[in-house]
Amino acid sequence: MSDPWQECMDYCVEVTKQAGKMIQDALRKDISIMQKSSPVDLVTETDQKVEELIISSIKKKYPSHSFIGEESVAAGASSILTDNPTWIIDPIDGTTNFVHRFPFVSVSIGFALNKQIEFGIVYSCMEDKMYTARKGKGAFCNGIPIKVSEQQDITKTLVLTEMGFKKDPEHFRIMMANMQSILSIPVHGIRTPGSAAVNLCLVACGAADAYYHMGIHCWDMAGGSVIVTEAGGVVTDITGGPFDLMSRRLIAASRHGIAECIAKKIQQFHCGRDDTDD
Ligand code: LIP
Repeated sequence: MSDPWQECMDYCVEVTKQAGKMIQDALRKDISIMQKSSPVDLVTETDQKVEELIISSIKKKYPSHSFIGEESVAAGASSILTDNPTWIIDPIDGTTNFVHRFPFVSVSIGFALNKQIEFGIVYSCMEDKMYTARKGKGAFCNGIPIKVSEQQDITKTLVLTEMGFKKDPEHFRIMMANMQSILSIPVHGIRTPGSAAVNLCLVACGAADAYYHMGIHCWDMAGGSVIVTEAGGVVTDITGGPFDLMSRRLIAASRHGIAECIAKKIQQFHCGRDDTDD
């Protein structure tokens, strides 16, 4: 019997390869940079062209499906997640990295059915790594199965986070205090690679043990979250409670114990939701 969602996933991999090729070509040319919400919230013509390519290719084949894309939302489209099959797209996750040619730049696509992610694809373009996962079917990098790390001792972990562009003094103070509090556990180190989707894949393949972030968006998390869980890891809210894709915050970890330790060390700040104006 044919499996319609597997067909969607296979098609998504093909479209993601085309998107990745567009980004790789753009990296060899001059990049013209524009600002979004602030001087450190960047967008390029390539972000917009890649999103157009992805959405138009998928719409042609699946006209009744819904889309939430970073650049479409920036241009005023809705980011309400419904029960309809929905493609959640970040055309370039790590735009600042792209602008600087810092090597973690990805295309991230998550496909949701009844508001649950069914599959995720993250293509790390400069590393040429295609991460894929479908619910219940495992996680892969370039077709090879991946697994989270087996580390159980928080003091031997490598933790990822990002500093984002919320630079108001209170958020900045909490972000720095959180890093200090995690480093003082102690852990082996903290890294901020600059692409949320790549960070999730680094946890999924065991190169890092955990990742926490407040202030990202559903398109940064959708593709990578299922890659982590299918690789044997956990994705939770920043409090350690259930993960909510629209909540703009998460902890991803190789195991519950590690996620719980991090949740206990983190102070929260208000980052709103993707599905309200709050
Ligand atoms: C980026 C994230 C990154 C975070 C940036 C931004 P974009 O997404 O992946 O981890 O630090 O603030 O949200 O905007 O490049 O798609």
